[in-house]
Amino acid sequence: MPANKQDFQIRPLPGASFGGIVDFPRSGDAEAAIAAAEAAPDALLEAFYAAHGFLLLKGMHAISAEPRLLVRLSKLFGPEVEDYRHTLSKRHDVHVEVPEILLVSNIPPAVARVPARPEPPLTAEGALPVQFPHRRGWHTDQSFRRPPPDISLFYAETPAPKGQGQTLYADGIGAYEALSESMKECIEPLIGIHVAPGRGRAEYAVRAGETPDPLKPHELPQRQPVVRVHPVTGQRALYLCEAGQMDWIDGPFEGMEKGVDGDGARLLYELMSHYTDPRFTYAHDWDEGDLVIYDNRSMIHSATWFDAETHQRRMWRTTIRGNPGPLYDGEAPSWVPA
Ligand SMILES: O=C(O)CCC(=O)C(=O)O
Ligand SMILES: [Fe+2]
Repeated sequence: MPANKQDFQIRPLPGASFGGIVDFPRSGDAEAAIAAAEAAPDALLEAFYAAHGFLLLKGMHAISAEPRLLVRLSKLFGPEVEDYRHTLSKRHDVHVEVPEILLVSNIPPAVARVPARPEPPLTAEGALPVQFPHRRGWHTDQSFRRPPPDISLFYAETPAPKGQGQTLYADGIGAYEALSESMKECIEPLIGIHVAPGRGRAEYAVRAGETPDPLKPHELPQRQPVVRVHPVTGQRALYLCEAGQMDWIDGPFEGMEKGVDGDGARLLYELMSHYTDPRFTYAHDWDEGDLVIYDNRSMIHSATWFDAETHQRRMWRTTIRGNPGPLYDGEAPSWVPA
């Protein structure tokens, strides 16, 4: 087969203003799909960026028996696929054979981290809530690191039953473009302060009056631009998290009133509610074998509730880094202990 022959087709993601579905000629054959992607990587990346950094591949079940296929595909999206053995992840959250795979699972020994059900569970129209603050948990992966990562691949090895454990995605490029000119000007120079969850600096911890953990140098909050310029496309996108991954003691924004009830909080929540407007969001209801590829530089996502008492759910994630943009040129990884 000649190199660069594009054997796959891309169609728009139904029910979303962004995103694409990749159809391969031999549907259900993950090995053939990955070989087709490897034969025309530029076309795949072009489609990915044209879709604002979101692709869905269905029928990739063979990855479950051959997890290295996921790493093979991940390598098309950037040079460095994170090895979770070296980044302080808990052992039971890492795939035993393939350390580039993080397990997001409630299957023992993993400990379930299931988000609360939104209250009320449905919108007035009977739909799954997506918009902040009705829906919580929106974040972009590892924004508490500098340089932050580029892209994640998320694979449904054992999804929750349909209608539960969906993953929500929001398009930061579309949301940025729809802002008023005055808001764009206001946030252009703004810096957000991000921190890993569970350090006593998240909104709920601060509200509960928890004493924040003393932080080691590799755990310190990190500054990130609110408006991120994409290193590949040059497009601007909102780069924000909400309650769990911003620093609610020194932030959420540099140079604005701090804390959970300050001007910074009000601006963040106004932006987050806009970012997650249904116009810019997509809810993915997983089938086994689905694979989603999403760009953390221009998109946020959120896990949703499922009945973890009754059902098992195990998802596999790889994370790619190495092209955060010139802002981060020459920086040593902030999260690696000295
Ligand atoms: O479980 C999910 O649906 C999303 C989990 C998540 O945010 C992640 O793995 O980055
Ligand atoms: Fe995530």
